[in-house]
Amino acid sequence: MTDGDPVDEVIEVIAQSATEIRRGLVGRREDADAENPSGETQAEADVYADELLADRISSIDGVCQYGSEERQETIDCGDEDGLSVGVDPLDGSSNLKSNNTMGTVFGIYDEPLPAPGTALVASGWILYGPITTMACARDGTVRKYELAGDERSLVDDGITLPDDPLVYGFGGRVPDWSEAFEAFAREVESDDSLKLRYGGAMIGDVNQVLTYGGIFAYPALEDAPRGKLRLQFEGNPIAYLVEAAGGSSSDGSGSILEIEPDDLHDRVPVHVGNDELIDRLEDALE
Ligand code: AFP
Repeated sequence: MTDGDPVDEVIEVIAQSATEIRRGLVGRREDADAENPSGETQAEADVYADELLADRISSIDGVCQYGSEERQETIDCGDEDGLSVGVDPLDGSSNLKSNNTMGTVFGIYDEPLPAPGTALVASGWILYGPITTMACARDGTVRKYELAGDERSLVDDGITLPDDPLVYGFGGRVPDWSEAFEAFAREVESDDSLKLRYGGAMIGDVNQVLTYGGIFAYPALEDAPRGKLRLQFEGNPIAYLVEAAGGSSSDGSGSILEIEPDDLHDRVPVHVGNDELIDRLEDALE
């Protein structure tokens, strides 16, 4: 139940939609005949999840704007001083054919999009794993829920990153990494307290870091200096949640949340995880 608070309403609508999104994946595993604004081929499920969330979120009282990785422009849907919701409707949709982890990522901003992460009032993700779960950050607290049908059960009301990091996962192709990032990656790989966990869907990989401690990165690449992930729909929401859980985020030089965006679909190098690993990364990229 929500008490009429629009932030709670958005979170509840996304949680309620998760079951339908998951059910709707069946039969929508092929590519749609379209590309998203970042030039990536859309899966039928990308379009389905986006249309379902756009319809429901844009009709919430107190929401004035819906933006998505899958659509060029935002939907203006209410009075000017409402909330702006940025969504990656189906993160990791290329994992659909291989039946691997995917997620839905959201950021709830109190400024019009594109907005800096400092304008976030809540963020989170749905993880379509063996169990459908939701992680949600608000007012400095990260909570985890299990979702089944219309039920949302609180399973952890204060998640913090474990002090001793255990996993790492780095995206992009090694030949495309900068020399500085590759040197950092080799240092991490040689640390026998850490082990590789990379599944190709940021949400699954970041959720491993939230659960076990460690670092996830999709770094700047030689031919893509701003990396692959989108600031509004992936970088900011992930950074907000990991920082609320006591970790750190960085675009390579400072917190992702401080970046002033130019465009709705700006990309950002994403590095999130335990403080000391992010500190070591920033030292390496100096
Ligand atoms: P898709 O949604 O196209 O599968 O991309 C997923 C993603 O944006 C992010 O979730 C992953 O971390 C990253 O791309 C994987 O990219 P690579 O395929 O280049 O490893």
